Amino acid sequence: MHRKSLTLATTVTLAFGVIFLAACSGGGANPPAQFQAHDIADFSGYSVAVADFNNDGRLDVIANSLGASEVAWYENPTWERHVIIEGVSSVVNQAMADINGDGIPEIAYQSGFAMVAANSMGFNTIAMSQGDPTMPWTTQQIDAFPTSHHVAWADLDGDGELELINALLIGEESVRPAYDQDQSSVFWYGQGDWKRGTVDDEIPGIIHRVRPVKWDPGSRDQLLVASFEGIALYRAIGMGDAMTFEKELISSGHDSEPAPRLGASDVGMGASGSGRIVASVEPWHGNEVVVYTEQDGTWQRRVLFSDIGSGHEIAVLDLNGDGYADIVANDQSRMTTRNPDGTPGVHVFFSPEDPATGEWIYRRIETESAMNGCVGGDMNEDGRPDLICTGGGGKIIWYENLGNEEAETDM
Ligand SMILES: [Ca+2]
Ligand SMILES: [Ca+2]
Ligand SMILES: [Ca+2]
Ligand SMILES: [Ca+2]
Repeated sequence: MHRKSLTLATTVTLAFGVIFLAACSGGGANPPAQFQAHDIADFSGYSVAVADFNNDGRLDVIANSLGASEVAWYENPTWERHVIIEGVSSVVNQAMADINGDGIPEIAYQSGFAMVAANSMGFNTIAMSQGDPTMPWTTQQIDAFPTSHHVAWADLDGDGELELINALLIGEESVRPAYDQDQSSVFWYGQGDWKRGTVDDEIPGIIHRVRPVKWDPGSRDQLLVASFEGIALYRAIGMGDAMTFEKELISSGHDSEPAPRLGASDVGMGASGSGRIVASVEPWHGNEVVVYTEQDGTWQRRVLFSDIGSGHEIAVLDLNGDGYADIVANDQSRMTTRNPDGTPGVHVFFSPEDPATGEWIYRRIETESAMNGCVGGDMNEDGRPDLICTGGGGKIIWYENLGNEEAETDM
C-alpha cells in the first residue's frame, strides 16, 4: 500500500514528496537510517559512553580500556581529549549521573579488572569534577570486590535518588574456559555510606551486563541482567536498606550448548509500536542477535542473525524515527589470514511493524574497524540519534545519522 502511494509522491517535488511520505506512513516502519562515520580518536576501547561532561548542552564521549592507565573524555565537537584521572589500570566500564546536582555528571568506574578473581582488585570508584571538568577530578573508592565488571545507575526504590549497581563478572571459583563453577552477584549501593547491598548472589557462571530499564510504570527502575542463565528481570520491593528483589526469568537465552557458550552476553529494551521488545546478543561473547516479543504473557525468542564474528554488546533504540526500536550489535572479530571470514564492525537491524514476524532490514554500517560496543546519542542536536562505537579496531567512531534512506518505489 505504501509503495502505490509513493509513485504519486515521486511526481511532485522532493520536499513535498518527503512530507507526503511522512503523512502516508501511518504508523508503518520507516526505511533504514543512513550513517556517516567520523573518527573521534585512535583508541582501542573496551567500553564507550556519552554524557555532557562540561554542561554545554552537547554530549561528549568517554571510552575506557583495559590497557590504558588513565580516564579521559572527548569534548564535542573538537573531540579534544581531557585526561581527568591518572594512575588507574584495567578499567572496564563506567556510568555517569549528576549526583550532586552541579550540572557535571559524576563518573562511576570500575578498575583492577581481571578474568581471574584472585588477580582482580575490582575497584569501584566515583569521580567528581572540581569545577572545571577539563582538569583532574577527585576520586572516592566505594568498594573493592573481585571481578567487578559492569556498573550502572538506577533508582531502584523510586525515591528520586539513584543507587549504584555493580555486577561482578564471575564468582571466585569460576575459571576458564567454562567459567561455570561458581555463582556471581549483582550488588547495589545507596548514596552517602555506599554500603553494599545484594540484588542477587546466586547467578550461575558469568554475568555480562546489567541494564536499568523502566519496565513497570512508576518511579522505580528495574534491572535486566544478562548471564549464563539468560535474561532476568529484577524488581525491587521496599525502600532503602530494606529493599528486597523479585526475579523473573524472561528467557534462558542460548541454552543449546555447554558453558561458556551459554545464556546472553547483553540485553536491552525498547519501545516498539504500542509494545516493547527485548533484544540480546547470545550466547556470552556470542554470534546471535535475538529479539524477544511478548505473546500471551510469555516471551517469544527469535534469532534475527547468527553471523556475528565476535559479539559483545547490544544497543536498542529507534534510529529511523518510526517508533519501532531497532537493534545495534558490535562485532569484535578481525579479518586475518587465520580468520579470513572475520566480520568486524557494526551490524544494524531495522525493525518492521511487527518485530515478531516481519522482515527486519539489515545494514552493516562498519566493515573495517573491530568494535566492542556501541551507544546511542544525538551528538549534533539534529534530533536524530547517532551511534558511538569503540573496540579493538583502534578507533572511537561517531556514526552520524543522516536521516532515512529513500523508500523504494515502483518506478
Ligand atoms: Ca558537552
Ligand atoms: Ca555533579
Ligand atoms: Ca533510590
Ligand atoms: Ca525504528
